[in-house]
Amino acid sequence: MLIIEDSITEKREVRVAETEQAQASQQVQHTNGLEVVETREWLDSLDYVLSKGGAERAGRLLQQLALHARRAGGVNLPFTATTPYQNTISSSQQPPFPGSQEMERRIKSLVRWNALAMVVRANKIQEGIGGHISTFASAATLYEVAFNHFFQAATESGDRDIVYFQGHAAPGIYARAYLEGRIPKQKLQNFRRELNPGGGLSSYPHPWLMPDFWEFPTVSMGLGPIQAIYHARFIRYLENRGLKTSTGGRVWAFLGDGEMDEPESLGSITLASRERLDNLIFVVNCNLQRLDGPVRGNGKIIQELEAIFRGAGWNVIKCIWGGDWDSLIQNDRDGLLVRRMGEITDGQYQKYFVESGAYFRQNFFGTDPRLLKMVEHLSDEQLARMRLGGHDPIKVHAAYKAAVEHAGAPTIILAKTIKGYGLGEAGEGKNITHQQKKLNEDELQVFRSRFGIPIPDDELHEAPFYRPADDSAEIKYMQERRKQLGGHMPVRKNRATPLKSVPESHFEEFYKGTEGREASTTMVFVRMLSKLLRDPEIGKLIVPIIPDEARTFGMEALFRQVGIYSSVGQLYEPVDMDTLLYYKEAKNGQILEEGITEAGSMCSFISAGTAYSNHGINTIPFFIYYSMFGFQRIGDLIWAAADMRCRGFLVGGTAGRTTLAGEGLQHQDGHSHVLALPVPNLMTYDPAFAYEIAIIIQDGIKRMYVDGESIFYYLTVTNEPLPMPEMPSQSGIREGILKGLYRYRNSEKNDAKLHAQIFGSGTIMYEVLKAQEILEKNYGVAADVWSVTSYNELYRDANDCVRWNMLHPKETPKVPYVTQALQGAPGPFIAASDYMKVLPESIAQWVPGKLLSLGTDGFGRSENRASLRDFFEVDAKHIVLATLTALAREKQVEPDVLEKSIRDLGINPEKLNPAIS
Ligand SMILES: Cc1ncc(C[n+]2csc(CCOP(=O)(O)OP(=O)(O)O)c2C)c(N)n1
Ligand SMILES: [Mg+2]
Repeated sequence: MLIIEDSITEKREVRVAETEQAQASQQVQHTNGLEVVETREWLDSLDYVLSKGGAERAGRLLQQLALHARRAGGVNLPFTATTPYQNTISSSQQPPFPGSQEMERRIKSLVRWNALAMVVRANKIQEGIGGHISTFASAATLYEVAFNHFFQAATESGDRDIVYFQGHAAPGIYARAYLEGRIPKQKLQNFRRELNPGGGLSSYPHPWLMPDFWEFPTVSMGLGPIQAIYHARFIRYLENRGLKTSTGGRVWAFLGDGEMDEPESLGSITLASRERLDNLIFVVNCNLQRLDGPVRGNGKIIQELEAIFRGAGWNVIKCIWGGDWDSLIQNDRDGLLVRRMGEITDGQYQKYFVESGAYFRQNFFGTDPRLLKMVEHLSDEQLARMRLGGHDPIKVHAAYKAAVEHAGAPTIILAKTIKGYGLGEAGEGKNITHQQKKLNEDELQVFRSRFGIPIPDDELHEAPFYRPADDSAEIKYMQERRKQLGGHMPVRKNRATPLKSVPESHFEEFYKGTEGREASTTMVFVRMLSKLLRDPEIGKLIVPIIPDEARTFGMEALFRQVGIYSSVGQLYEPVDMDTLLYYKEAKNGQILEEGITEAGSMCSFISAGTAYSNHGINTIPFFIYYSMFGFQRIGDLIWAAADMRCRGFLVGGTAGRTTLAGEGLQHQDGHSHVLALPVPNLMTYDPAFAYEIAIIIQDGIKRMYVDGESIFYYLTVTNEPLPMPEMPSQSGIREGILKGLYRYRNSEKNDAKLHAQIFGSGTIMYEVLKAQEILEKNYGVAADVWSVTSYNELYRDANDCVRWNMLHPKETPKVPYVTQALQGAPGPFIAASDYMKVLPESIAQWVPGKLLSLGTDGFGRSENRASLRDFFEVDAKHIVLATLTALAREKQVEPDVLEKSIRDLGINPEKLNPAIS
């Protein structure tokens, strides 16, 4: 075996199959003649050490041998990232199975049947409604062993396991819940028909739609694995900070092998090993197929993933061969079989899944008479039924047990299975299996008989659900197992008690403004955050999250104030130790300084923002990042956060296309508010002043953590230092800020004939105020200025009214807030923002007059703010021109005046159009 291992692991690349083939032929040459005898002697000696001293002793000896060989003879064993194509846990190491295999097989068959029936029925009733059969069919054993023996819904310490179910396996999870009596048959019948009377079941895990059941939306592939990693780390963060006292729960993520190609799946795996997250277990269902065909037809996905994860420091457990292979492997003294296993590509393995035993014998074993001899006692039928590791409960149990017992590193289990297992001709192992949703009667019959479901032939055409009575042995067994493990899963609920109130006093300072001193809204935000962090009640619940931009946002004071979280504390003397604001890492540090990963930071945000549900802890995340790298980069994670009813504040820093000077096209964000609009439960704000931010954050904490609303926030803050004004004293201002618009400053020109209303947001508000002055002084226009804190909120409210009015034609129509607020305001309306024109335009139809919008459509430029605002036509002079233009459209201003104003304002009418240049 030793020689075989050395030979097989001599790989310099991850192109596993090719390399193994080459090495295998080398091996054959070397094992000729004298070498055979010599090798045999060494192997016998090693066997002796193994039997006397055990695996650990043998391992040490091999290491010593390797060291000796290098020193004495310059033998350099090449780096090896993979082990042979074998189970990591040998049959002699595997523990006894703790349950009734026969009973569990029967239960699993029932789950299989109902999962299949759910999809087949749904498509019979509604052609084309879709659903997946083959994913769960291949993963059934992986789930059932976990449900019966591992998934802890509650541990003795009060903790629980967190499980990320593979999205496409949802029918299997529903089927089990049906057998457990948790989902009525009617809902099963309405799988993928959520709007049918009585309600149905979501296609995939969606907490928004099934808030008592699903916890994690995993169906956008790649989001499950990265979230699982950060969740496992967040649990450690909670423990190390003393917020979570119960321990011992694990995070399980069930993943597809095709899914592992998503960059998010692999991108953060070193965090898990670096943080020694032995509370994390990945289970990859290696059915060798994805949607269109094989994952690695010409390679071996298991070997490739092994190399990647071993290289990253994970504990890798391969579960490839089922018990049927045990005796063959044990008798494979010369390693011929394992070598052959290593030679075959996944595409070819897939071929064996669909071919006869005779083909398997001839093609796989037939290359060597010695191999053929190994299986001569097996019939073709038996050969065809040789089970794979992922379908063998004993092997799967052994892998899970080893995973939960492993200390010091996360574990990945690579379980080999067949896609569409049990479907036979209907799709088992075939390339089309992922799309298979319909089975004809014959195919249903085969499946029914294979899994022994007591449904008579004449009822099969309906694909009826089947649930034995509550007191049947099967149902009693499965319920008892779940009872032992603390209850059913998945169950989603709110596990936290709401906060009592939001501390008002921290916000008051911001109502007063800065008395002429300049401050950016980012500085205001950071000051507010630092005050909240000091609060005796909620301070400890705040989770500041930053992807390596703390200095950009002027947050370094927080390093010292609350520390940067590190699971090991600070093992070095920081280079800036002698300064006040040194880089302080601490085990109980509060800041999650994530490094340059917006995706990872977002996962921390989600973990913290859903801890009220997952862990009963009201952590309040504030994730501040370059606004440009938010929605357009990690929009799908934000969508998932929304689905999960995540709470907290996303803060887009350095926001605005013309406010971030110098940085240019890739950094200047003039559209994140547009990209935020689709997220239904996201409150978005583009505040201009300190007091606006104070009111928004205060109200946000109240709505999310006191009132328990399933909303979260996006607010943009900017880095332009400006004097922050005092909050005007008129009534209704708080409501206006939160609803999205309020009158900020009336024109003082009482005798004016010309009137206009100008909307400003963010830092462009200051350009609007300058324009107000110019209009008054130079053009005799009295313009009132409105602060629009949220076009999105105004848009939503107005749409809601329109819809209601349409459905209630006889009742007094509702008037949108924006229309009410602006009613009677004289003159045309002009909007200027640092975002695309479409944002103000979205409310145009509800503005009681004509609206002319200025915005920043187009690619940014490296420039200073003044030039950028000139270029994008959102500075004071363009606002003046727009106002005059709007008045001219209403025939209140002569065209000549317009032309003159263009000259006087110094605007070049032939300048490039920023939207397309
Ligand atoms: C981000 C994303 N891209 C594409 C899809 C569509 N899709 C659904 S399942 C699937 C194949 C999944 O293959 P694999 O991960 O191997 O899972 P299996 O069903 O084989 O267990 C694809 C491409 C998706 N759900 N998410
Ligand atoms: Mg797959």
